[in-house]
Amino acid sequence: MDYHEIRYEVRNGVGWIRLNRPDKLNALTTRLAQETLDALASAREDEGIRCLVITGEGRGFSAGQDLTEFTAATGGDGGGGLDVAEHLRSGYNRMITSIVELPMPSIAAVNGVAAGAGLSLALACDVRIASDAARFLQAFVKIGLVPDSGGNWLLPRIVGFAKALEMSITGDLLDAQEALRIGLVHRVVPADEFETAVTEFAERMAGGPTLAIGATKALMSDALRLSLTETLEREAVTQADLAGSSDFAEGIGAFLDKREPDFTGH
Ligand code: T3D
Repeated sequence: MDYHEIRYEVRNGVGWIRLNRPDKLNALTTRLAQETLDALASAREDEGIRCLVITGEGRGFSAGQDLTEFTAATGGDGGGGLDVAEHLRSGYNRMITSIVELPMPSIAAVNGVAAGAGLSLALACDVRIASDAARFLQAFVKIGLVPDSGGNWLLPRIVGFAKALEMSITGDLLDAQEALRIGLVHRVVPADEFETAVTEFAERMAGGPTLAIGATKALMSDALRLSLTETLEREAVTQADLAGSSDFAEGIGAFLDKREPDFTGH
């Protein structure tokens, strides 16, 4: 697929998806969603990619659904030709599950404002690194909608129920420091150091034991709905698998040799 509304590149084991409608703060169109899905599928299939970064071009991360496209499609009152539920299922819902189910670590590099479904894309990633220019809002309520794209599931798990509900029913804008304080992002970096800081962290993740990292993601998210007994058993089975991996042999060897490990993700 030719990409027009995203840029996708692979560098040093890291796949970079750059949302690329800077004049519209990377508001999400149907085309942008399909291109992002295509890039996510490529990343998933590519053994050379051991970390994925999603970021935005220009001064925005993403302002959520493109409201011009949405208004044209619905006639502005939901009565137009667009099947809104199907639009969510075929685009947003697939993007969110594709990100969450990635076998490698995912990083949202939030360079600027993240609103509505744009914020949901960031929430679906494992790690959120924000520029000090980033801002965050659950914009849906401002246009009379409920959070979608997993906003009702992801946000309370990240910042807790009370803060998630407050953000969702007020639509208030949070700056990067407030986002850090409530645990919405993991780290805030000055804008002029942002690209370097994200690259360093992403490449560090790409050099990690990818099998163990992917298995940790699956174990920990499943553990939120399983019992301790069930989780203990899953840990035992997973650990037995990983104990046969090359990365385990390399990790042990490096420890005994007093050197840095050279993990390959196998
Ligand atoms: O089925 C479905 O698709 C339903 C799914 C819904 C999912 C959703 O995401 S709903 C939420 C949609 N998003 C919003 O409601 C946010 C709307 N945008 C804003 O509130 C503000 O733009 C921001 C707070 C994000 C940023 O404000 P500011 O002052 O920094 O920038 P700006 O001047 O408002 O925006 C700059 C340009 O981007 C401007 O275009 P122009 O006038 O220079 O040509 C603005 O119109 C455009 N833009 C910003 N957000 C959107 C947008 N264009 C289309 N859609 C947008 N969401």
